Amino acid sequence: MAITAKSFTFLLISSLFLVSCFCTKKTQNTFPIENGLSWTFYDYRCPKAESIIRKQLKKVFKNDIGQAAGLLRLHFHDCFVQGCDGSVLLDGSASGPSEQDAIPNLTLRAKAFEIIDDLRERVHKECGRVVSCADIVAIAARDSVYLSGGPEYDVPLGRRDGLNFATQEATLANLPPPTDNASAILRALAAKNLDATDVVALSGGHTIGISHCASFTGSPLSTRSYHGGNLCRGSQGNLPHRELYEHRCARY
Ligand code: HEM
Ligand SMILES: *[C@@H]1O[C@H](CO)[C@@H](O)[C@H](O)[C@H]1NC(C)=O
Ligand SMILES: CC(=O)N[C@H]1CO[C@H](CO)[C@@H](O)[C@@H]1O
Repeated sequence: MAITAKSFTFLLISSLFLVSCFCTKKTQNTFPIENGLSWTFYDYRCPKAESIIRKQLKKVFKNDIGQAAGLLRLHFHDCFVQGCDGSVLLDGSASGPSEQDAIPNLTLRAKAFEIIDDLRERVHKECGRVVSCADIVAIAARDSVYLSGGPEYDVPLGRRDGLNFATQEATLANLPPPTDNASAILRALAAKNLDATDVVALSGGHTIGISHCASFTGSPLSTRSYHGGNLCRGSQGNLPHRELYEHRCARY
C-alpha cells in the first residue's frame, strides 16, 4: 500500500515531460515520493533487481511485444484496487489468476501473471525474497512502457505486498467500467485524488494493447453496442459469455 495511484500517475506524467525536455535521469529523482518508498531501496539488498527484470523482459518482448500491454494493465489493476500491494497476483483476487468469472480476470492476460511469476523467481534466486511482488509489477510496467517505445521513468521502490486479496466487490468498485462516459471517469479518478490532467496522462496507457469486443459492444449477453460496434461485427449474437471474450477485434 506504500504507493498510491497518484504517485504512479505523477511518474507517468513526469516522464512525459522528461522526454520532451531531454532532462537527465538525475533530475527525476528529486520528485517527492510517498513515505516509505526510496530511490535506493534495493541498492544493497538486491542491486541487480531492476537489471534482471529489464533483461528478461527484453527477451519476452522480442518474442511478443503484446505482452507489454498486459503487464502495464496489471500494474493499473493492482494500484487501483487496495493500492499497489501486489494483491492482484493473489489467488482469490477478483483481478487475479483464480477468479474465473470476474470480468477483470477475464480481460487481464493470463500470460502477464506468468511473466511476473517468472520474474519473481529470477529476482528471488539472485537475492532471496527481499524484493516485493508489488515492486516487481511496478518495474515491469515501467519497462513495458519504455521497451515498447514510450518514455522511461524511474520507479521509487519499497512497496510492501498485501496479504489480502481484493474481493470482486472491491475490484468492481475501484475499476471504472468501459461503459463510463468522460464525466464518470473523471469522478471515479477524482475519488483517488487524480485530476483531469492525470486522467489524460493515464489514458495514454491505451496507446498499446488490445480490447476484446465484449468490452465495448455491451454486456456479454447483449448485442447492444456502446461505441458503434462495427469493429466487432460477426462476433456478437449468440456466443456464450466466455467465447465472446475470446474474440479479439483484430480478427474482424
Ligand atoms: C481510467 C479508466 C480506464 C478504463 C475505463 C479502462 C478500460 C479498459 C478496457 C475496457 C480495456 C480492454 C480490456 C479488454 O477487453 O481486454 C483496457 C485495456 C487496457 N488498459 Fe485500460 N482502462 C482504464 C485505465 C487504464 C490505465 C490507467 C492504464 C495504464 C496506465 C490502462 C492500461 C490498459 C492497457 C495497457 C490495456 C491493454 C491490455 C492488453 O492488451 O492486454 N488502462 N482498458
Ligand atoms: C454520464 O453518465 C452519467 C451516469 O454515470 C449520466 O448521469 C450523465 O448524464 C452522463 N453524462 C453525459 C454527458 O452523457
Ligand atoms: C486471463 C486470466 O488470468 N484468466 C484466469 C482467470 O481465472 C482462471 C481460473 O481460476 C484462470 O485459469 C485464468 O487463467
